Amino acid sequence: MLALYHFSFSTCSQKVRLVLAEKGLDFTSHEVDILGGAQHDPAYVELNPNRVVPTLVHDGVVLVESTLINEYLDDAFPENPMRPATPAGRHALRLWTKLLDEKVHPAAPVVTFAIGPRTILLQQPDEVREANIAAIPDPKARAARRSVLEHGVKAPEFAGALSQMIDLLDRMESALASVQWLSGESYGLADAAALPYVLRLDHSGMAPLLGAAARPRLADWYQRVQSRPSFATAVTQWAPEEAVAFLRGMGEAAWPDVEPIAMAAGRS
Ligand SMILES: N[C@@H](CCC(=O)N[C@@H](CS)C(=O)NCC(=O)O)C(=O)O
Repeated sequence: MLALYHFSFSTCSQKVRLVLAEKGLDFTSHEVDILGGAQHDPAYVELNPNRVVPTLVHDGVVLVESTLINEYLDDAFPENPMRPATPAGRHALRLWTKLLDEKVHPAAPVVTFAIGPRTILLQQPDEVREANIAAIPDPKARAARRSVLEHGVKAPEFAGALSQMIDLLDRMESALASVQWLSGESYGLADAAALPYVLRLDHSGMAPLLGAAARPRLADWYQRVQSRPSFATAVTQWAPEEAVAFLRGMGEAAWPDVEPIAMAAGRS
């Protein structure tokens, strides 16, 4: 009934898997190796012309765009609603998903690729790596990918991208002063949407940005979202320990270069 085309570490895939898990929905898994370029396979591009994961197929209906997929899931499987009931609550939810989709999501691969996957991709044959970069549809994302692969955290795009992700942490810290969950009274779509980006910073060896000393309310929220069964089902199960350890190790090694950039962003 539900088939998910996704990638283990992809933020947008995690986001949809979290909602599937919270709703107790099983799915047939089709992994798309986006580091190997499988998102550009013609058969996949037919499903998702944007050449990105995730794609969800529900009873033959093809759904793309993770935020819209999650809203669809909440409409199609209304038990355990994950959106606030009030117009103001729904507006607040959309503010989060708009911020995450428009500002934070484009920043995340710049930060990530500068640290971890860079090392893996630099080992690929030049023509394979170049063909996969050339196929990224958005020219800005394409240029940034080239730049971070060449320069790592010293790429000119890195500081702006990290600053965008730190801005998310600050907004969360501030919002969590008056609500327990980003979605309001209970865990919902805003929490599932934000979690993968916080997790990405954690996996990238930037734990000091997430600690109770820096942002106590965020640290508490991060503990609470990780203790939910959906985290084990949607995240841990798909993230091999060695791969997480590799990424974290690369991030910790880069931290002496990253910390001053975070400080200069004025918010660490
Ligand atoms: N707006 C899309 C973005 C999806 C997206 O960017 N997915 C990334 C992984 S998180 C991807 O597939 N990237 C492929 C690539 O980098 O070539 C959504 O929310 O579904």
